[in-house]
Amino acid sequence: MEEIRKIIHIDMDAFYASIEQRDNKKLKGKPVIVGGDPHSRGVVATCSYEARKYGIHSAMPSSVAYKRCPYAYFIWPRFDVYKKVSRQIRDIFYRYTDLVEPISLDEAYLDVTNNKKGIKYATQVAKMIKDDILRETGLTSSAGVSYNKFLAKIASDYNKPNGLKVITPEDKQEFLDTLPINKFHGIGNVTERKLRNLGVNNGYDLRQLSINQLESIFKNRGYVFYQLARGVDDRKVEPYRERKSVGSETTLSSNLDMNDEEVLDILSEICEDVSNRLKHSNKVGKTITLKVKYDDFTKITRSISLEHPIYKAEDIRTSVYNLVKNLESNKGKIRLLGVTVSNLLENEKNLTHITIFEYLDYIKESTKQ
Ligand code: DCP
Ligand code: MG
Repeated sequence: MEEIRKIIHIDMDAFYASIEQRDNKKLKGKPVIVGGDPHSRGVVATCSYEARKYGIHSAMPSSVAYKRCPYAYFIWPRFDVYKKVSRQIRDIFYRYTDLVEPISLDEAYLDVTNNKKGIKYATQVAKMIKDDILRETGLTSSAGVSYNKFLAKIASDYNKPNGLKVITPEDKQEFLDTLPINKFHGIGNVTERKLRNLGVNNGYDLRQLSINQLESIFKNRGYVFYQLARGVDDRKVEPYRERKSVGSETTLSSNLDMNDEEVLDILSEICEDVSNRLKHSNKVGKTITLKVKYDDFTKITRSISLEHPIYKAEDIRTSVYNLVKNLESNKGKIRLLGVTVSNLLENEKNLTHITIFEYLDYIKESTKQ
């Protein structure tokens, strides 16, 4: 039999808002809303638990939040501080295990089955991590402990804030049977409505549907729901590995000479692609590498290192064209071209003067893996 895994899901409480309350005494115990301006088109990023009593929540227009609680403190986000805290909590996780899968700045899965401290009980590990976080950052978090990701995540949400909930294989079924249908992983508004129309309101109801019924309604997802209702989720904790380079390459449809004009056009497109990938992962890089494969299968690479990091297509192209100029042109026909940008750094934008739209883009980028 396969070993039962020990998975922890950690999620910080009212993350941005708690940091603002921590750093400004006047905000303690008060409704605090972090996000855009209530008098323009701002959006709530998050709010303190005091503000949640007024029905305020993430992604709500700040103007609506203002109507619900005009006395709330509206605070513009300080991403640099949130990122710093995020790194601090990640470093705490790594003391216990390298199997850490960050989901966003304030949330991660940990596989502590074979943890670095040799602690037998995952609940004890979760307690220690919560204590470390509180001691070192002054912030509370909630932890869910179980034998898979789905149940660990549900558990961390169970008694927020400052919660710790364990779901064992013995008590999973009772827990799942009473769980409202919208709390199941992957069940959004549309699916919830469909299920409720079928009279399926909780995990028990879901478990009464056969695999055939589920698959005829939800296709492939039907099988997933069937499994989740029974507490089965085999997804692994996938540790995040820092990207070392971003690149793109193209095998040519017909072999070309280095002097052919088409070569520059193809390289230009590749640079565009690399630039988009860099933007996507919010990175900039200092080293640009050109790769050329010839029809005799020999390969050469040429690199250039810049003083300042770049990410724009036109800047990458300038470097690549310079590398092309210095290539010996008589090496034969080309069959593949590639461009890589390495020596990567975070693209630290100036976040103090951004619009709410840029801010929302930034959030999307910075929480993406
Ligand atoms: N966030 C955001 N926009 C959203 C959702 C979240 O900017 N639509 C940001 C602000 C949150 C952070 O991400 O502080 C973490 O998101 P969570 O969903 O974990 O929310 P909180 O940590 O704020 O509250 P909770 O205690 O419910 O986890
Ligand atoms: Mg959170």
